[in-house]
Amino acid sequence: MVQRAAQGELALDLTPEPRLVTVLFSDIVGFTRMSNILQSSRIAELLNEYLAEMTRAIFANGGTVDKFVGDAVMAIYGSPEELTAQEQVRRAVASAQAMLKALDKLNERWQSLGLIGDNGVPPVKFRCGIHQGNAVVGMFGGAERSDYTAIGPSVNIAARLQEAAEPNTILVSATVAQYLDSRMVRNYGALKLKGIDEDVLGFVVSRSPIS
Ligand code: ECS
Ligand code: CA
Repeated sequence: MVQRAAQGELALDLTPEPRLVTVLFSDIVGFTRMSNILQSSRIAELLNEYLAEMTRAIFANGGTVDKFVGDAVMAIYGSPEELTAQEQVRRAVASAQAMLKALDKLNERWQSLGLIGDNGVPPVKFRCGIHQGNAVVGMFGGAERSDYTAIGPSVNIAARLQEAAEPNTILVSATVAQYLDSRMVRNYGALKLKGIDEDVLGFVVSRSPIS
């Protein structure tokens, strides 16, 4: 995107505006406990490696890394570059699947380095929530400091879906599931999510792409 912007092929208006976006929210299960067991230098190394790999998986699928919230990663699809609703979902789900695969690789590496395993630290597991809805996206802040982000209940729903997911699974809303092949989704029922008035229907997405 930077290259295309530099060549004048791409102009992005980052003024906050309402948009249909897909939000992916992932978080490590039990990270706080893990950070209490490991040395602080080790936890920093592990977290940075983790965040770098998650970022790679998101960028490879054309997502925007909105922010890191400690060990959580928030990515958005459909902004700043517009994408169809279907394409947003395709990319978000492909990202989540790539993230799970990358985490398997990382766990193998950490095991061989002795960071996890016999020392009582279990393999790192993550949970992921994906939701599609309207949000206000753009630059927020002032001259001294500003961030590009998405604001609105849709963001909260993605984060709360993540909390409701079983470890190492991808949980999506019905809005997202409608764009997916029925062979790769399983109904997870109605969920009461913190801060969301109405129940949200959850769907578990299979962890590897179907061929
Ligand atoms: C983190 C979160 C992370 C920061 C967000 C917030 C809504 C606006 C803000 C994305 C987390 C969770 C749940 C939540 C819910 C609200 C999220 C917040 O930018 O398990 O680890
Ligand atoms: Ca966390």
